[in-house]
Amino acid sequence: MKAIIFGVTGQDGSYLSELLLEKGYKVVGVNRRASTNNTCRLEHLLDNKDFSLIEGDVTDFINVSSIINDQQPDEVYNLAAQSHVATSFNEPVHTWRVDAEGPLNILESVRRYSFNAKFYQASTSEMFGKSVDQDGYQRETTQFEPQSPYAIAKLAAHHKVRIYREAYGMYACSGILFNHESERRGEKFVSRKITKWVAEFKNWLNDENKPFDAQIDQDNIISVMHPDRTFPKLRLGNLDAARDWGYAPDYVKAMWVMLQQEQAEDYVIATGTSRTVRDFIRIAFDFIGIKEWENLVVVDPEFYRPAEVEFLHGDYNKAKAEIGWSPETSFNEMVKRMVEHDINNSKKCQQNTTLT
Ligand code: NAP
Ligand code: F7E
Repeated sequence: MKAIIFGVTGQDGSYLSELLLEKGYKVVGVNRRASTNNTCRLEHLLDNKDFSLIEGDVTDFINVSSIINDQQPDEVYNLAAQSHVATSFNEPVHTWRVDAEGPLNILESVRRYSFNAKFYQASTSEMFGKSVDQDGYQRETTQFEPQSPYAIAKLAAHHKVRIYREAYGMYACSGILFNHESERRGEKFVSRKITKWVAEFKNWLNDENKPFDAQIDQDNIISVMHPDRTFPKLRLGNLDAARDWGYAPDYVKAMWVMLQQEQAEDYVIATGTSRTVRDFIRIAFDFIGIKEWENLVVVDPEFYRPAEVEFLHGDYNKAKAEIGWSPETSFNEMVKRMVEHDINNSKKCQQNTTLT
């Protein structure tokens, strides 16, 4: 079997590559040309004879269609996206091109040049936006009410997948995935921003060897032993937003399973538990033995969004019943792995080290 992964250099692309290689696939990853190395999540796969990278960009139809035509894949996974919701407010046109036109370029290429290939689209819980069913869950039948340029572009792609399935009979489906995080999560997402900060703070405290002797200023934590040494506080936006957070390696399994069915269908992939950003912070600090974290965090309006999705809570019962998928890793275990990883690897594979 041969699979093409668009968005292979991202968090999910790296885990999905590992999963497919384990299953004996030949994996062709499409990555964008970059002026610096953007394959740090894939370093361990680059010598695998069944793994190859080709340069490409989903916004270029000629490029995408040549790739599909040349490779004649069995399965195509589109994970490529401008995936940062806050960025989509500043870059709405770019986000539209990548997140809405990109999937269309791939779908149309598959239809023309590799009709029997199965297609997976990375849809998102952001498409639900403000909409919640009366029982407090979002599921496949919940109305969509997108709240960002990102969510609107993803919703357009979601409907295109349905149209290609219904109009042309293609095997095309969307996974409506709720937030999923990991040690490889991009550093601008709130989970990783928190775990990186907590880890770096822990390492700083260890260097100081005087954990709770710090003086806490408005913006900085100051070492009492060495007053010239300061550590900036963790600056975040909306701490009350609630998300249904799962673990990325569990979620890529769902992508694969969705393409192994008789018939293509869309599925919600979630944990069924919703927690606030505040909960995430508390648990991350707990792992380094700090209970009183409030003074270490600054709520900074710079990180508020023009429109917010306040509450996400997924019902994954359809996936459980029909394709046998359930989450495996608990929230606490996931946060623990992320914090531990960041404590031990703070200098490795940094994609974007500024805490923005
Ligand atoms: P990610 O880490 O941001 O990865 C996105 C990938 O898309 C990267 O490989 C990126 O390449 C690539 N990409 C961006 N623009 C491209 C273009 N024009 N042409 C080709 N590739 C391009 O995202 P992720 O967390 O792995 O998520 C994977 C997919 O699932 C995304 O579509 C995301 O929107 C969706 N999703 C994610 C979550 C979540 O919680 N993680 C939830 C629901 C849906 P570079 O490395 O060069 O930037
Ligand atoms: O924000 C709040 C923020 O950027 C989560 C993407 O993978 O999941 C992700 O989108 C919440 C929001 O993820 C900061 O306002 C507070 O309410 O980690 P995030 P997201 O927007 O939920 C969905 C399912 C996707 O599809 C997306 O691709 O945290 N928040 N303070 C903050 N968020 C960030 N980034 N930075 C803060 O300082």
